[in-house]
Amino acid sequence: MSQPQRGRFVTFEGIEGAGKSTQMELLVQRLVDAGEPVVVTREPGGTALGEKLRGLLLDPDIGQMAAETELLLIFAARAEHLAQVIRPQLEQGAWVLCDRFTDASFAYQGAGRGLGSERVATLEGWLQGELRPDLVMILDVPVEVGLQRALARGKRDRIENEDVAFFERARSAYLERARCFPDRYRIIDGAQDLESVSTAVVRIWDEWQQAQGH
Ligand code: T5A
Repeated sequence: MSQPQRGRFVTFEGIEGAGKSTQMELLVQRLVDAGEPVVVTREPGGTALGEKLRGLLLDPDIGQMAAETELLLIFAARAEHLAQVIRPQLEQGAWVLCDRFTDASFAYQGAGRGLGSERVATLEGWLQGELRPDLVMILDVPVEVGLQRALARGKRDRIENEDVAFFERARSAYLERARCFPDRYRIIDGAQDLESVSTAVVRIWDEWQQAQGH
């Protein structure tokens, strides 16, 4: 019996309130409508253990945590996610759509916390080997726009308590990564109204799929 073709791994990135979850749902619907096998997941999280670690990472009552602890907890959740969900589903031929992945560690821990990209890259290489997202959609918004949207929901989580400069560093790191890997990354202006952002996402998606021969 022949092995199924490896599935595709697509991630959505951006700072808080950029509109990732909203736009991901839209693409999930397109894939479901087309009858494609699709797995929707998120980081930190995506497994029972990962969701517990997410709870700790975002709990405002925990307050300060060493940046190294934060990075290692995120990669612990990611190791579980890779083992239980991402790799097996890709091997089965599914589309795996993930709300944040390792680019968020480069942006938030590498740049935001100042740990530097080398440490993140070391963990990435150890845990992921060659595995990288096939497509990274970066929803880019000015920090004040993203925070305003995110904070309109009420209570802040532990990371949303960071200052504007932290999110500026994270945003710059995302944009820099997109510049370094233009074949796999796409930047979308997330500050537009919802419909315009959706139109841009769908256009990028259709072009990317065509280029992939779908
Ligand atoms: N983290 C994660 C790390 O530090 N390192 C890592 O390696 C990883 C993986 C996750 C936290 O963990 C950190 C980063 C995060 O701080 P989270 O709750 O998942 O926590 O945080 P976010 O992913 O940022 O979730 P948000 O919900 O804040 O952002 P989204 O998903 O980008 O935004 P979305 O779609 O939920 O929209 C937010 C609000 O804005 C509105 C929506 O209706 C919603 O109310 N909205 C718009 N309004 C106007 N115009 C538009 N175009 C809009 N698009 C959305």
